[in-house]
Amino acid sequence: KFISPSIMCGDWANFDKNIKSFEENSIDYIHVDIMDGEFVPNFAFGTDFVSYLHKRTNIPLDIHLMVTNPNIKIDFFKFNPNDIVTFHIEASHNPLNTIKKIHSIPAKAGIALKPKTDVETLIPYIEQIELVLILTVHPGFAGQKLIPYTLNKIKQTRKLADYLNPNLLIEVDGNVSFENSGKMSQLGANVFVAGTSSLFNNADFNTNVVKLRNSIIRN
Ligand code: S6P
Ligand code: MG
Repeated sequence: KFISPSIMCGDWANFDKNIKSFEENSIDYIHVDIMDGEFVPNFAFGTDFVSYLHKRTNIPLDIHLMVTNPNIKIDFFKFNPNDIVTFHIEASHNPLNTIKKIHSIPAKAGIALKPKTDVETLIPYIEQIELVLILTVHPGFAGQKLIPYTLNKIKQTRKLADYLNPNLLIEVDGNVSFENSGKMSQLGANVFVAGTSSLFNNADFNTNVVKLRNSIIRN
């Protein structure tokens, strides 16, 4: 089970401080939200920020592309082989091409699903990818409340993966609180995006990591 803190929820005045605490706590991935003001009604991070993170740390990046035309926009970035590059299935005109493109970088490929997108849409692609990202809130903003019907999608994805791609990572993003993460873990999630409702809740970061790990592992 892996933790992927959402850097958007970190300290914008001192990202180096965040990175240092990720390294001290052996954090698995850094979740980087990329928003283009088109696919979602907000902007976040860009190409230079991704390169900045690569310069500062060897922790693999877990890139969440909330952009239209990912096939084209992927070319703007530099990714490392251990990064996971996840695009929204709703945004790609040809998901198989987008997957191939990510693999040719090379990087690991993921597909993200908005809350209302059915898990069945994954079936043609699930054997070709390394990760599925289930949005448990509407993409665009931190600090929202969990949408309860998305929990069932974790279970559905786990069932499909057991059958078609047992090594698939199943990631959850949105209000992954200490409490919700336990349920999500039980349902089959194994990568947890940690934002304002857990690691970045203003309490001590190191203590929060222990709390989140306990909740994920016990379940
Ligand atoms: C939302 C984005 C997420 C947020 C994360 C914040 O569009 O994709 O990655 O950064 O959900 O976490 P929280 O705990 O504030 O919901
Ligand atoms: Mg995200």
